[in-house]
Amino acid sequence: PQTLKERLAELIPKEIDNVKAIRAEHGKKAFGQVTVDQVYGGMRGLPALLWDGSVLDAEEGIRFRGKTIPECQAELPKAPGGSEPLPEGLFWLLVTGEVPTDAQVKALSQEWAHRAALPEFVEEIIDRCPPSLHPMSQFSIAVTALNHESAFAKAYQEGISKKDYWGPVFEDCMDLIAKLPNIAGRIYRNVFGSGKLPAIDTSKDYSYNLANLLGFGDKEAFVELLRLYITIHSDHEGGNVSAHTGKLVGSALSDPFLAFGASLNGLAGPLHGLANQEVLLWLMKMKSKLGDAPTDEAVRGYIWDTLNGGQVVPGYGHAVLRKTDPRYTAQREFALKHLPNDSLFKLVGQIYNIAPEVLLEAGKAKNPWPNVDAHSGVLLTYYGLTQMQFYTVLFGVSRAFGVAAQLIWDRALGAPLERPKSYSSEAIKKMFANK
Ligand code: FAM
Repeated sequence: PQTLKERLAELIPKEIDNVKAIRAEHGKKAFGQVTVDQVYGGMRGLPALLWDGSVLDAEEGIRFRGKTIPECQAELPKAPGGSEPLPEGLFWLLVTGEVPTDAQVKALSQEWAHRAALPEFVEEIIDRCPPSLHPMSQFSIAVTALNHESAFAKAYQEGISKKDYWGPVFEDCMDLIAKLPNIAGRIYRNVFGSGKLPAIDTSKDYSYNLANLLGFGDKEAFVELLRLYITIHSDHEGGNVSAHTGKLVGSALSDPFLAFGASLNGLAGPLHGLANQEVLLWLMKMKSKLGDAPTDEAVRGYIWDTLNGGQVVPGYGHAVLRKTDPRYTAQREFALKHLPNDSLFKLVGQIYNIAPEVLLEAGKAKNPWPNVDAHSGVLLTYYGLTQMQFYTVLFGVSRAFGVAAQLIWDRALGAPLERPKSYSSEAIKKMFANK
C-alpha cells in the first residue's frame, strides 16, 4: 500500500498552492483589534497560529481534521477484535486529513516497531537518572538526547535546500514517535518496577507494545484503553502550551527531538499536562479524608476547602472550552463499559455532579466543566497503573503525535521563525494615555 510519506509528498504541493492563494486574496485583511488585556492575560483568543490538524470549538470540543472523537472512533481502523481507534490511524489522519486503510495502518505499526530501538547512550542516560527525578524530567532529557540521531540536524549541516526540509523532519518525527514506548517503558521500570524490559513485538500495534513495556501487555482492556487514550490526547489545536512550544521551537529549525523536548517541559506544568497527576493526588486526599462513599455535602465541602485554600480544582476548567470536554465524555463511556462499579469512577461521577455548580458559585472560572484530566487517572489506576507521577509521561507519548504532525507541515509550508512583539507597561501607558 501507499506509504504515509508517499501520500504526504503528493499533498504538500497542493497545500502550498492553497496557502499561496489564501494569502494572495486575504493576506492584507485584519482579524480585528488586540486588547491590552490580551497582552497581560496570556493571549486568550488571539488569532496568531496556523494549524490544520485539529480545531477546538469552545462549545463542541476538539475535531481532528474535522472529525469529532465519536467520528474518529467510528471511522478510524481498529485492531482485530478491538473497538477503539488505533493511534496509527489518528496520526495518518492528522498528517493527511484522510482515513487510512487497515493495510496502511498495519504498515505504520510495523515501521514504528522497526524504528523503536534506543541508542545505547540514551538508555544509559535514563538509567543514570535517580528515581527521585520526576518521570517527565527524565522523559524530556531522553527525547532531547535523541537530537544526536537527528536526520534533519545532519541534513541542515550538509546544506539541505529549504524546500526539502520536510523530508528529514518527517524521518525524525517517525523515529521520535517510534522510540517513545522504549523511553517510557524504561523510565517506568527504573522508577517503579524492576527486571528486564520485553522486546518490541513487530507483529503488534503501537499501543500493545507500549502496554507490554509497562507490564500490562496481557490486559487486552488496558491495551484498548491506551488506544483510546493516545488518540484523544494527541492534539488539541495549536495554541495549548505543549503544541505551541513545539511549533515555536521548531520554527527556529531546531529538530523535532529538541522541539518535542521543549513541548514536554511545558506539558509538565500543573496547569497543563501534569493536571492528570494532580487530579489523582486530589482524589486520593479526598478519599482519605471523606472515606470511600462520601455524601454530596462532604464532597461539596471538600471542593470549597480546595478553593478557599487558594488552590485550583484539578481537572476542571479550560482556557478555551466552555462545556464538558468530549475527551472526558469519551473516557466516561469507556468506564461505563469496562468498570461501571469502580468506586473511584463513581467518585469522579459524583464530583462531576457537584464541582461545576461550586465553581460557578465561586464565580471565577470561566469554564466550570471537567477537562480531559479529570478522568484519565481513574482509568489507569483501575488496571493497576497506580503511579500517578507517571501519568503525564503517557500524555506526552500521545501529544508527540500532534506536535510531530505540526512540525512536518510547518516545514512543508515553509513556516518562518516565530517572533511576536512584546511591549513594556511604560509604552502601553504612553500609547493609551489619551484614548
Ligand atoms: N479551579 C479553581 N480556579 C479556577 C479553575 C479551577 N479548575 N479554573 C480556572 N480558575 C480560576 C483561574 O485560576 C483564574 O483565577 P485568578 O484570576 O485568581 O488567576 C480565574 O478562574 C479565571 O481563569 P479562567 O480564565 O477561567 O481560566 P484560564 O484560561 O486562566 O486557565 C486552566 C485554564 C485550565 C489553566 C484553569 O482552568 C485551571 O487552572 N484548571 C485546573 C488545572 C487543570 O485542570 N489543567 C488541565 C487543563 C487541560 F486542558 C490540560 O491542558 N491538560
